[in-house]
Amino acid sequence: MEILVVLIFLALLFGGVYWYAGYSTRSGFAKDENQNFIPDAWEEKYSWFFSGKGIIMLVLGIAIGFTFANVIG
Ligand SMILES: [Ca+2]
Repeated sequence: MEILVVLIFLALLFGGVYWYAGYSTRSGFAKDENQNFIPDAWEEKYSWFFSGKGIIMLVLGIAIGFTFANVIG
């Protein structure tokens, strides 16, 4: 059960970070000179986190699905 809570928390956290990256760059209060909707300050250190967005959320989704199935079953 705890692992499910942790996985859902991580999914919400990551989703929130991705959303915030898009929101802060679109609204113009984070610097985004290369116009890829990732704040340039984050891009240097965390480019892997954004380039891996699809696979990270996919893995989290699958992990939540499996854990949820086990909790219910
Ligand atoms: Ca950028």
